[in-house]
This record gives sequence, structure tokens and C-alpha cells, in this order.
Amino acid sequence: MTDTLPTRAPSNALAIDPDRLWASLMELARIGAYDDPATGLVGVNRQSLTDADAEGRRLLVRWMEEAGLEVTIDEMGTIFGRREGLEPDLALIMAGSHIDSVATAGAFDGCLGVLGALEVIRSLNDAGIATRRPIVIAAFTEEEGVRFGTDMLGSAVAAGRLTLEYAYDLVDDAGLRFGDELERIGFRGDRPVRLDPPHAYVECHIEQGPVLAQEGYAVGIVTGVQAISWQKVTLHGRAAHAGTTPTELRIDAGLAAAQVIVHVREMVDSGRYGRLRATVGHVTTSPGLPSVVPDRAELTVDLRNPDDGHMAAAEADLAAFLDGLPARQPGLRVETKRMAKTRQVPFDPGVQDAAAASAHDLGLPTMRLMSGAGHDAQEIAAIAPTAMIFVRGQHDGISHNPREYSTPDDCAAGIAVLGTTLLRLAEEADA
Ligand code: HGY
Ligand code: MN
Ligand code: MN
Repeated sequence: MTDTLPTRAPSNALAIDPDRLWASLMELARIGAYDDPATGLVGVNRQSLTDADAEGRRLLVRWMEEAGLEVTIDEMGTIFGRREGLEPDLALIMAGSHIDSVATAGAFDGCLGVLGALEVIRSLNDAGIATRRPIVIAAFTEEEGVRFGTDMLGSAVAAGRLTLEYAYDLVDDAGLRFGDELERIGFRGDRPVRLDPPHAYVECHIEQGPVLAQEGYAVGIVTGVQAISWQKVTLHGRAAHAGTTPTELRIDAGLAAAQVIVHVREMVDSGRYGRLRATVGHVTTSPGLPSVVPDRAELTVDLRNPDDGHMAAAEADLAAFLDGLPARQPGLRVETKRMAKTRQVPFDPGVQDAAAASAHDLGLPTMRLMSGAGHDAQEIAAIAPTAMIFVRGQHDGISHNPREYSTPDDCAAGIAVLGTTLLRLAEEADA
């Protein structure tokens, strides 16, 4: 759906500095940079609470302080930068995202939202603009969830969906505990983690999909986020000699893992679960030797669906399939562990319209679309009016891949809309 709001002359449009924004994105992307063999490009691996993440965090804190922000760090390590308003007691406007990355990232996922909000602050400073309400930038910890196994972790604790104790006790593949790693990198702050509800929250993020590019828009207004289900499945078989063990005597965990992978794709292809997407992103077998039948397989199953009913039906299908596996190989044992689960989250129509009106102020046409990816905004939406602004991606919007790319112009357009929206919301009176 394209927006039909009246196009207005650039009235309160905020001018930002596209070159400064781009330079900040590229500088942060150098932290955790690596030569990606699969693409031949330079990727980013800055997983949460690693030394690279700590270096990126220190750079962000320095930039925030240089922009005159009051920097605080909460008990989850989330970094806040506050620009005071003319009326400090009014509920603040928050703009955030994340700077942790997956292992095969580009320069934009999350970083555009945090460094874009910083660019807005820098531009307000340059223009000498004061706002009624305080404006706060947030860089939430462990949004990706790829190291400690639960995505949107920092924002979920801030909004009260998950507890600090749950987060602190999560461990990574090496058995390192979240709380200890946070302490080790020096970002276990003392700001109480539960967030006072902001007046509004706006997040700018790359779309990470092909829709805006296909429809010909640089910027989109996000209507909500689809449901997410993450499970870890462990299959216990029996190690045996690859040469001497007849098929009928095998309990082959590797075979069972392959059956799960095929089944989740069959669930998608069946059409029974609407716009289900299913991904087995992690698969390991052990002992992982050519002459030994695998006695153990571990895999993760990531399900996404814009409809909660279809998601529940798909999860029930998967559960029934897993329950049926031992009948195919007597002696096989199946273990499942819930890693993450969030419902479909609609965004606030008023904040969506404020972002759409801001785009119109800037002469930018926009369309409304659902987010395929999870974002911190979906957690903050539980406690405050929230919406997102998407920026078009190149190369079919590929993301979680070093080919991830949005042009300097499109990034600048998205952040100009973010800035104009924040200005608009910061002047709003209390209802
Ligand atoms: O998993 C997601 O959708 C997000 O990248 N954390
Ligand atoms: Mn992201
Ligand atoms: Mn991501």
C-alpha cells in the first residue's frame, strides 16, 4: 500500500550530513572486519560481548560523548545516550537498534539505526535546534542472539519480557556465561535495566529483503514484525562401525537430522502454514568421523510466520514429526529446547503516520510493509508507541551476508526521515 498522505513543503524537515553518516558506518564496520572466503568481500563479525564488540561499544560511547550526550549503560550492557530537552520531565523520544552482528554480517544491520540516530543528534547540534522532549539513542545488547541463543535479548529484558537472571545465565557454545562476559568486557552497567516507557520509539533499519527494491522505494514504513520461533533439537543415536553395522542395527543421528531438515522444507512447500519460512541454520553431528555412524546431531530450527495461528500449527506439526522419529529408528532419543519465541507484533499507527508524514515532508514516497526480520522495536512496542523505517537494500536486499549493501543516498534518505520523525514526535504534547 502506498501512502496517500498530502505531500507538504519541507517544513520541519531535518537536514543531515550524508557524508558524516557514511563515514561513521564505514569506521564502525572496520571493527570485527574479516576477509570472507565465500564472497571475496570484507565482512563483519562483531558478535555480542566479544572483544570486537567491546571495541565497537567504546567507539560508540566516545562518539556519543563528543556529541554532548549523557551516556549511561544498563545492567544488560545496553548503551544509552541522552540529549536533554527543554522540558526534561516530559517522556523522552527514543531511537535505537544494535551494533552487535552475526558472524557473516555487512556494515548496516543494526548499525544504521544507531549511527543514524547519532547523525540526527549531530545534525540537531549543528543546527542549534532544541527539542521539547529529551531524545535518547539506545544500542541494545545481543539483538542478534547468535552467540547466546536468544535474539533481541537486551531489549526484551529492558521491556520486561525476559529477566536479567535468565539473560545472565545464558551460555555460548564455549560455555562462557553472558553475565561473566559482560563483566569481562567492562560493560555491565548499573543503570536499572527496566526501561521507563518512552513517549515513542522509532528504529531505522535496512529492510534485509527485496520488497522496497522490487517496488521502487528508497524508504518504507514498517507495519509490524512477524512471529519468530527458535528451537534447538538434539538427536541421540548410537556410534557404530560404518562398515560392519547393518542398516537395520543402526541408530543414526545424522539420518534423523537430515529427515528434520527435509521435513521443515516440506512444511513450507505444503502451503498449510501460510507464509511460513523455515531455516535449519546450525547442524552438527558427532563424533564427525568418516567411519563412525553419528551418535549425536544438533540442529536449530528457525520458523517465521506473519500469522500467529499458522505459526502455532507449524510448531505443532514439527513437534509431532519429532515425536515420530524414534519409531523410524528404535532407540533414537529426541531432545528439544526452546531458544526464542515471539508473537506477531503490530506497530503503532500513529508513529507509522508520523514517519510517513516526515517522508512526505522530505518529498519521499513510501510504502508500508511487514518486517521479515526480528528487531529491538518489537520488544519496545510492548511498552511504548513504536514504529520502524526501512531503507532499501541492494542485491535483492541480501543480509546476514557481507554482500549486504544500501547506497549512501538511501541511507541518508532513511536517516533524514528518522530525524524529521524524531523532531515531530519530540514536539508532541502529552495526550
Ligand atoms: O533474527 C532476526 O530476525 C534478527 O536478525 N535478529
Ligand atoms: Mn538487525
Ligand atoms: Mn540481523
